[in-house]
Amino acid sequence: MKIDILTLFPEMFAGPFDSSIIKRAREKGLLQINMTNIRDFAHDKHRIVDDYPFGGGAGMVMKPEPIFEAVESVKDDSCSGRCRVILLCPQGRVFDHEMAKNLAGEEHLIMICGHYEGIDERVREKLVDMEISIGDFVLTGGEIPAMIIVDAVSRMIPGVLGEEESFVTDSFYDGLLEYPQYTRPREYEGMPVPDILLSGDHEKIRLWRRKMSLLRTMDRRPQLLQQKVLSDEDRKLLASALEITDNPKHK
Ligand code: 4H7
Repeated sequence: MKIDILTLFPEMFAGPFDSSIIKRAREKGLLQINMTNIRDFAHDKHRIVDDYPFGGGAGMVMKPEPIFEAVESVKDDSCSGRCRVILLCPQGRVFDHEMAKNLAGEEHLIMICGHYEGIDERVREKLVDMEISIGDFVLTGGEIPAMIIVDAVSRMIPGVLGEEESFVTDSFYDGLLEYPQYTRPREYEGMPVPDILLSGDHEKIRLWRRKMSLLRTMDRRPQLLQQKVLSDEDRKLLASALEITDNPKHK
């Protein structure tokens, strides 16, 4: 997958994109990430990319011309078919696992990172295919949201994660939260590891983990559990954990 990031602060991306799994994916050629400085498309000798808002008010607005030209410069043949221009902003659709899965199927993403008080509305109207927010809070720029989306999307591209770390076993992949995990030591500061995990009985362990996922989701994110279609096994596990019968006749 190819990802173009348009930003006034390309240096912000150095750490996250040059470390860990994203670094490896880039080295393997699974991910081509390119940063373009919007300021390179300014029209004047002072390289100005913002201006006062029409109608007055505080702050500056990003001018349309440099953004339009920056997008044009990164569009190539692959854009004729599948290329998505994304704006990271609080007004966008709130990002989730499902959107990450969909974006992972795209060939070319172009992400526009706004800064200052916002961007000229004509960028939204004419250039942007999709507006995405990473949550209901205000940030100084779209750069960190872009990093978050690149991270979440990249790990769903086949080959980016190793066999051991497949995204198919992610909790959100099947709509539940993760079960508790333990490693050595067997006891730490008086806190033991649950006996069942040391039993060697793989089926019992699987059921315990599933039950913990279900209980944890019910406790912390009841909405997630409501949306989920539970298997017979899931319903039995929940029922026994809650000490209620799963048989409708015995309600
Ligand atoms: C584009 C348009 C994303 C980028 C407007 C971006 C939160 C998120 C930004 C803005 C972002 C998110 C302009 C919105 C100034 C805030 C005070 C950069 N903030 N700004 N406003 N939740 N800010 O995904």
